[in-house]
Amino acid sequence: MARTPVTDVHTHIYSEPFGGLLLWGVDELLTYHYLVAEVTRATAIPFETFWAMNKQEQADFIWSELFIKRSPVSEACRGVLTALEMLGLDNSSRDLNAFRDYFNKTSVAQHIDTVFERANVESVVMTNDPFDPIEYPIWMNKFERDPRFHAALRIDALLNDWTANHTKLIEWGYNVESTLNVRSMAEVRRFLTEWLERTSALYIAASLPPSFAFPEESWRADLISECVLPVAAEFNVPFAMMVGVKKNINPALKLAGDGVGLSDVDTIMRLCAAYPDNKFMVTMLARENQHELCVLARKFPNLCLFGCWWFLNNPSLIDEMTRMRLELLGLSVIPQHSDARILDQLLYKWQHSRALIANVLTDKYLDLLQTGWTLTEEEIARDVKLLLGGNFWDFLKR
Ligand code: RAT
Ligand code: ZN
Repeated sequence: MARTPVTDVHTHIYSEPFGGLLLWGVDELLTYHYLVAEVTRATAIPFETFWAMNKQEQADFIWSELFIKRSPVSEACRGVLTALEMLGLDNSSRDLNAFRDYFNKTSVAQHIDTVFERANVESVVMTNDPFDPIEYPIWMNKFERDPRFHAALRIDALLNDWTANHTKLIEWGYNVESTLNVRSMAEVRRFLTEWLERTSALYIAASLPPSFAFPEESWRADLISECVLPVAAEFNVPFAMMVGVKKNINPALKLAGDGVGLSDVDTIMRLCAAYPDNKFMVTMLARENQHELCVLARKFPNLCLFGCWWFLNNPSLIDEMTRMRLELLGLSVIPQHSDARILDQLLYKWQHSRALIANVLTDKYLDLLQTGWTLTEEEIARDVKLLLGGNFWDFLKR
């Protein structure tokens, strides 16, 4: 498991030409939005007071409150320490400024190499959103691609708020109108086509609310059936749906303010059944959706489950989900993605997940050995390779 390189199918990290979009270093690790939520509830600091601090002050505050005044037992806190430890830093010093010195002495290019090597990550898939005002001009101006960073075309803005965002398409020269008429839909297809070509995206993705339904009378459903799925089929790329996020339930928390809700697995069933020529990658945010989703994946080879997403990316839940998936689906699943927002998180997210997946696999292999079945090291290496990347690449090739 440790020796096998990973393809990380969903992250929020970027290659060097994306400049400030690539976050790295200890202050970024400490101000990860998962930790922002934890520190505001631990201290009841007014949200405005927290946001009025600069990044380093926020990091100092989180370090002091969540690591020094209380033991850092949460998964997000522990992750910071695993990452620092994997970079050779001495956590027992508790010396935040010494950690800062380490990052100040390295360059971003060097640090990308160090992290990819120590995390044993071969490549990652970014989250590429044309509607992001920083990202848009980077793609329009062309840059040198780093083969370790693949693209994914993220279209939340299009699917979840057509009314607000169609004006961007107009600005970019697409002949759309506020209503989704025949001409608008043809232009959205042209937009998707051009961006798939521009980015060489491996899949089209969107995060969706618990209320996500299909079919339904909505612009989102029309956009999916008339634009996203035909273009995805033409390019033979999956449509990745990340379902179950309640956006902004506490807007004062900004990025940390999203919640989770139970979603409708039958929506995924209807899509898989109605569009056999499309491939779907799906992850759901609610623990309570996981069993039904696993059973659904048994029925539809065009459905590939991936990752333990966000609030599920915790040891007890990864263990539970990975066991259930292996028991119901065998090895035909992408058990994990990192969702790393900060480069250094590749270190801890994969270290923690690898150990958990290895435990589950070990138990499964022991069960097999009990029957008199034999296993070779080569067979185990083959299986691990499938889980850590092979299944993803095979699904793309289908
Ligand atoms: O896990 C996260 O960091 C979330 O904020 C989201 O980015 C989520 O993973 C997403 O891709 O929407
Ligand atoms: Zn994400």
